[in-house]
Parts: sequence; structure tokens; C-alpha cells
Amino acid sequence: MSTKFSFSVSAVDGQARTGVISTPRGEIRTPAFMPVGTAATVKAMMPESVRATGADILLGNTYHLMLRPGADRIERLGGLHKFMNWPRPILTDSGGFQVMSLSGLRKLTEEGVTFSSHVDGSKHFLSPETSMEIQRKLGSDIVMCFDECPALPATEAEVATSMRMSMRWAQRSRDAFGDRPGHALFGIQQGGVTRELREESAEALRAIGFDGYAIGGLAVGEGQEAMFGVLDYAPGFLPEDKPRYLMGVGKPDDIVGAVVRGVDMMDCVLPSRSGRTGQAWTRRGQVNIKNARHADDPRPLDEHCSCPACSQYSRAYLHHVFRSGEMISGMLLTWHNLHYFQELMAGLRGAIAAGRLGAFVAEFESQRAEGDI
Ligand code: PRF
Ligand code: ZN
Repeated sequence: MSTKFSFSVSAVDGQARTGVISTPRGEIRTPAFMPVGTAATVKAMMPESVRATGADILLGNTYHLMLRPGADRIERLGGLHKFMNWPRPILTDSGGFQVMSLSGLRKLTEEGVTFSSHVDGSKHFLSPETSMEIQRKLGSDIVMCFDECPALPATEAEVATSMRMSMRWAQRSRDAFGDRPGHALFGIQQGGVTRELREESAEALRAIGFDGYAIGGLAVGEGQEAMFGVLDYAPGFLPEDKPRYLMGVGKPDDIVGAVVRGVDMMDCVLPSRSGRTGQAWTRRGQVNIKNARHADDPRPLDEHCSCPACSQYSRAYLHHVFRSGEMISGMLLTWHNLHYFQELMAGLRGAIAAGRLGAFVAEFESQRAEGDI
């Protein structure tokens, strides 16, 4: 196994690429979907089950873990991989985005952000330096720069001011991260939906130099058309030989559109979160298992899916356990959803490798158009 972090592209089809990110903890096949393990668990799933769905890497969160159980405790217990029993690569988000969406009172300055915990109201401080320190204690394989993602609605001037601070924070993150062989640091592009700001941000990040580059500040309420509009040019501003990671995306059609436009990595709570609320994602779109039409249905959720929920249970059973509030409901639907997302990624990788991504996307769209039957 390699002791360094590297990325190699093995095939391209249009703007889309497929390849492998090599890390000392294992390989990540790209385009990759990263399940979210916010609190050191992918909710309702054993780590070996997450692996069985096809995941090569998980996402963890600085914000949640620093508050509970604390980065020092995880470090003392041997790091996040050992703590949660996931020996493979882990990417950690840097905390600022979660502070803005989850914490109570907060105060943002050039130095960083002071906030109160959503868990117990206690006061905390995050900055590029403290975020790098916490992600080091966690033992993260892919560390994210500390950035600010402006909440919408925001004026172009506000987005520009925020992006420029994030670029100064990117330099501070780079300086604080230092030289850590086998661990990667990713920069995060900001700039909203303005082409010039996306370009300026990419230039700033390239000048600093990172192991990979994220596209942040999208999927925050601008809509798919505006997001795809940005993705038509934003990946092209980033280095071709480094992984490109679209943060917090998305639904299956968002993922397909992003991959077509040159994105290599994505993460989203959607498959796991919606599994716990009775929503399943299949080739034919969304299925709401709580709907009464499933109560007597002996068929599987998707007869073409090989996951445990589809190969061993009926829609009627999945409906029953959801309605009864049984824990196995969230377990089975989360497993199915993660399996479906990983099958989609495997299909995209295979199609890019074979130079038939266009046909794959056409088939993806026609199956969805048929709807659940
Ligand atoms: N920055 C960081 N994490 C994020 C985002 C961002 O812009 C987003 C935006 N979709 C999700 N997660 N650090
Ligand atoms: Zn299934």
C-alpha cells in the first residue's frame, strides 16, 4: 500500500473522469460518494455494512466531534478510525459550515468564529489553526480548509468579501497544517454563482497549492439549474491533476450532473437521513415506504437491487416496520439507499471507463421518467 497521497485519472469522457485516490488507509475509486458519519457513526449502519454497500471513504465532522466526545478524547483513544471501527479513509469537514447551520449564538471575525454549542450551550472557538489541530487529533486522512460559506440570500459584494476572507483562511489553514506525509489538505473554492469570483477563488487556492480542491458554497438553496450553471465552468478553474470535491451534494440527478461536469467526489446526508424518514431512492426515483399502497405489496422495493432490504424483504414488511416505528426500518432503508448511491457511482465509473457516459445518463434519465411502479 502506498504511504503517500496521490490521485491518478485512468479515463476521461467529456469533462468526466474516473480514477483512484491512493492513501495509506486504502484506495478511493472516483467518482466517489462519501456517506456521512457526522457523530462517528453512519446512523443505523455497522461500519462493515457501510463497506458492504461499496463505500471507500466516510465523511466526519469537526464541529460535532469537538463538542462530543471531544477531539482530545478521540486522540487519547487512538484516533477516529479506531474509535468508530472504520479502518479506511476518512475526510473531515472543517467546522465553519456546521457552526453556521447548527450552533446557537455566534460571532464571526477575521480571527475565526466564536459560537455556543447546540448540545449544551457551552462556548467554543474555531479558526483555521484550531480546526487544523482538531482534524489532526481526529487522525483525518483528508483535512478540509477552514472556510466560510455565506448563507443565502447574500449580495454579490457580501459573497466577494466572504470569499476573500476564506482565501486568507485557506493560507492560514495551509500554514497550520504543515507537512504531514500520507495526509491531504483540500482547499475550498467559494464565490457563489459569480463566474469572476469562482475564478478569483480558484486562482488564490492554486497559488497556495493543495492536494485536492473542493467546490463549496453550492447546494445552499440556489437550485439545480444555477448549480449546474456554476459547475459548467468552476471545475475547469481547478487543477486537472487533483481531485475535485463538490461539498454536500446531493440527490442522484445532482450527482450525475456533477460527475458529467468533472466532479470526482461528493458527500451527502440524503441516503442515510431519508432512510430514517421512510424515503427510499431507486432507479425509478423516490419511493415513500409509508404510503398505504405498499401495505399489501409482496414485491421488493426494487427487484433489480441486491441489497438486504430488497433481496430479503417485501414492500409490505418495510411499510409495516416503518409504521410501527421499529429500528430495523431505518437500518434496512439506509442500507438500501447507500447501496443504491454506491451502485450509481460504480455505474458512472464503469461508463466513463468505457467511454459511454452519454448512454448511461440517457438510461438513468429514462428509468427515472418511468417512475415507481
Ligand atoms: N464549506 C464547507 N463545508 C460544506 C460546504 C461549504 O461550502 C457546503 C456547501 N454545500 C457543504 N458542506 N466547509
Ligand atoms: Zn435495495
